[in-house]
Amino acid sequence: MSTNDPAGRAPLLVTQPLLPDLGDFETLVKEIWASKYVTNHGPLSRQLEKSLALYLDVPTAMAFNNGTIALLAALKMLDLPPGSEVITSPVTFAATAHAVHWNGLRPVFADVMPGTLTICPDAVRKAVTPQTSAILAVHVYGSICETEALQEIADEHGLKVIYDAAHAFGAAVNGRSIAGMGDASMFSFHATKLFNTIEGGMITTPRAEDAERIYYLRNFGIKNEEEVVDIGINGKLNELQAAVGILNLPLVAAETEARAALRARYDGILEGLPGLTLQPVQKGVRRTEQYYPLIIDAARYGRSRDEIYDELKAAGIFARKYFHPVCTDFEPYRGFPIISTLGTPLVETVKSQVLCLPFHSSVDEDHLATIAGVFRRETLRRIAV
Ligand code: T4K
Repeated sequence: MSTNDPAGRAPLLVTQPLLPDLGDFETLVKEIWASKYVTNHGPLSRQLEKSLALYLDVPTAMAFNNGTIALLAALKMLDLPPGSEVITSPVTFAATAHAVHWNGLRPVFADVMPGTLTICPDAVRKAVTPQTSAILAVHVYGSICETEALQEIADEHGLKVIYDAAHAFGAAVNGRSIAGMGDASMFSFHATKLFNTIEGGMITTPRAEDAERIYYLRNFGIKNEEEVVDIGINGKLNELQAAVGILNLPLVAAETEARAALRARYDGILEGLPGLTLQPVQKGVRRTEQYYPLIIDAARYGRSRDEIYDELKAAGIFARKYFHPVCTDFEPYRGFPIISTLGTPLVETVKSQVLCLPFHSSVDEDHLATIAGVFRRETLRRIAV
């Protein structure tokens, strides 16, 4: 690993995987080896699913081999009319829009709200056409969508609601788990996520009876040795992934606590600096400590997001410009408009302003001092002059 900060320390990355004790993992791996049952709905993956359903307080929690395949299958489950429109956010990982396209549906991008950067219900309302079949909203950065407003629009127009909850593991609104909202939610258990199985994902739904259909969609549609009843895919989580999940789940609470403490430290460093907008606190929401996004308005702050990114990088701190470029900047979606209630969609401004700071339990006081130095230096000099 290259060392490029003055203290000769390893670079600080935006995230790092939560990993279980190697000895504990070895114990489970030995069990898997002894059983010779390594995939296809093995005992550990079924145990993990049960634990996750309890943890997320949802009747149906079906584990997948990654979040993207889970999202493909969730959209497939909804049986949306071929070629119909799915309204989604451009401020997300490319997988969100890709999953719509892979299902033979058309993504329609709607603008986001200030602060949370979740999809704006007013923009969604404006984007609805007779061809619209669903809303695919993203709980981005761990902030939660306006779930009630979105459901209202969906009910008015007979639309399905599906959540990309890749960033929202364990979140709740007024005590109600987000995993049971809408028609389905997709979670990612990628190594970069708060709870991870290295690669992995999940579909949750509020309906117990969905479990059977999701099972078929996850397993080629196979019902038994002689019957294939649905057009399924291979979405199975293997036993090694499940073992990581079983051991990681009890570690989530401590990691969340460490990140909440880190959030408070970051807030303390950044609050009050002109032109910086921190991730808002949402009333009644228990968010996920997934990312620490910051919006940097260069005109007011004096330096741009890109300048800060470069300065942090020079000091060995690797922040990320999630999600820049946004989906509509990517080749497959270039020319797709962003439906907005504003003259210029907020997305077009904000995409060059967002920066996610390193957010995990290995960020220490020295890192914080370096980060504080980068953020406060110019500003304090300007204030002093
Ligand atoms: N929807 C949303 C909203 C998503 O954010 C994602 C995934 C999905 C859907 C799809 O779910 P999955 O199919 O992935 O389950 C990363 C992740 O690969 C991706 O899962 C994630 N979103 C996205 C936001 O971030 P990159 O291209 O940024 O990954 P990479 O390799 O640059 O890693 C990010 C940082 O994490 C680096 O600084 C290094 C560190 N890292 C990464 C890995 C893989 C580690 O320390 N260890 C590791 O093993 O996409």
